[in-house]
Amino acid sequence: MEKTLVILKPSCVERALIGPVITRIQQRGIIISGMKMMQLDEKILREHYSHLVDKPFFPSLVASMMASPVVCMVLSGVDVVEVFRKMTGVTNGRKAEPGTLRGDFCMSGQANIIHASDSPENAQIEINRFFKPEEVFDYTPSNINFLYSADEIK
Ligand code: IDP
Ligand code: MG
Repeated sequence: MEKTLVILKPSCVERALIGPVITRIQQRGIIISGMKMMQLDEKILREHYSHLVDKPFFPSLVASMMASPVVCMVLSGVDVVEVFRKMTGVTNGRKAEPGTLRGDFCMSGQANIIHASDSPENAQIEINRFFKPEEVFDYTPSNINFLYSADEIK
């Protein structure tokens, strides 16, 4: 089953929004396959945000991502990368649609509570960056036949 890498950022952790975000993930029927708290450092953030290192806001982005521990998650589901990016909403929380996580829970373009992988290829790279293989659990939840029809997961 497809997997995506999600980070609940310091703006989520410090605002006590871990619970509400996880509730929305579970309400949607997305499977949590890995979850842990981490203190990120500059090295991993330079890799993770390598597409942004030349931006003027990069130092402030790195500082914001190190401001507290984060919660890293591996989520599983059919087409979960696309589904979860839609649930996340656009980058700037002020422009994110109501009903999305950013659109419901934040007002910032930087402190936007959540990271979500943007393609299946990047998801695999990002999962390997933040998780050891033994920290990702490929179990089948007992309610799987109520989450999907058989032909969707064959
Ligand atoms: P994404 O998180 O929606 O995929 P990216 O463009 O990959 O957006 O940017 C990564 C993160 O960098 C954003 O989530 C946000 O925290 C921060 N960021 C992006 N653009 C800006 C900006 O213009 N100002 C400040 N921070 C930004
Ligand atoms: Mg991105």
